[in-house]
Amino acid sequence: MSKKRIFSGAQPTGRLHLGNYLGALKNWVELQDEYDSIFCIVNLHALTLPQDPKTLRKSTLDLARVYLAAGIDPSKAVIFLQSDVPAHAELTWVLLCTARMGELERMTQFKDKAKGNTERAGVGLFSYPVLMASDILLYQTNLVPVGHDQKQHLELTRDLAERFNRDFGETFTIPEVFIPKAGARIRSLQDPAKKMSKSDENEAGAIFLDDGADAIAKKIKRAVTDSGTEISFDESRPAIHNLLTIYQLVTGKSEQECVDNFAGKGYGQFKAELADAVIEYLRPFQEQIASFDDASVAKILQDGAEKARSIASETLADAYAKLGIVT
Ligand code: ATP
Ligand code: LTN
Repeated sequence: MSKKRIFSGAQPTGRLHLGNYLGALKNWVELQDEYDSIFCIVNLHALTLPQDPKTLRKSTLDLARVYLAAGIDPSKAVIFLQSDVPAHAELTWVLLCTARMGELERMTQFKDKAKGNTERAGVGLFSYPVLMASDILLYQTNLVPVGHDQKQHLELTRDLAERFNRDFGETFTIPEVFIPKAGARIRSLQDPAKKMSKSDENEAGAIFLDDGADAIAKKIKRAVTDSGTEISFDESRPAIHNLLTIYQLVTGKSEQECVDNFAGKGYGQFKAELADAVIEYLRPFQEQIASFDDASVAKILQDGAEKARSIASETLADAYAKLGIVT
């Protein structure tokens, strides 16, 4: 039996944070042995909001290094740039003709990113989930490991695939979403009502993967807490729940072990232990990241693009044939 396929991606927009790592990357690394894995750097998605060209170029290659330093193994998984495979943009046109205005208008991320002013929002930002659907469907993906914020986009992807298959015949595999039990929604250290985010103006809310030990310790020390003193997984105390979840994920301990570890201890000691654990957890990643030189990264992306193109072009050709597009 051939392995099932996973596909996922991240945008090369700014520095990655612990939320991206614990909600997505960590799971990609854990799943790559069991699944036929494809990981994309979605640089065309980045164009949905204004980008400085120089910065975008640099962030794109930096993100490839992040994938590698996190433990994605190019001998097991395909790593490639979205822009290297033209089929993504081509299938997007087809699926834009399948999607409905109403279903895109319902996307909460569009409403958030448009900041209430949909008249002025870019059409790219509006149609971005359709590009994401193309990414996934081109590879006949079975499973998509993502954080909680992408759940709605996955539902749309399934709807578009089902509609196309119904109207034109079996073409796309219907993908399932994979959302981790813990870590799917790491919250801002400054405001637990919000997710930890690259685009948060308040940098103190996020631990970036390249933050040094001092910065990590300082951010955790300043992290907001809830009233009360107990350190437990209590959903009604989201700040402590979030910090304890981070502790659990970076130490690999069970919930019970985490709770037992902090029984009778105060917030001060908890934060100090958490900071040490996060610093230790990120250390191997931070040591690795400098070790990938430009030439080897370029080669990995080139090999990845070749493999990706061969899979994607087959799906696109099938979709075109079903639609009566002469090629
Ligand atoms: P941001 O909001 O920080 O800009 P993003 O979701 O727009 O992040 P990506 O870098 O493309 O940007 O996201 C990569 C992955 O990280 C996605 O699977 C996303 O669901 C996940 N992710 C992002 N933020 C969090 C978070 N706070 N907790 C858990 N997972 C997250
Ligand atoms: N929309 C996602 C990034 C993304 C993605 C994908 C994730 C683009 N294409 C395909 C999984 C599968 C985001 O902004 N985090």
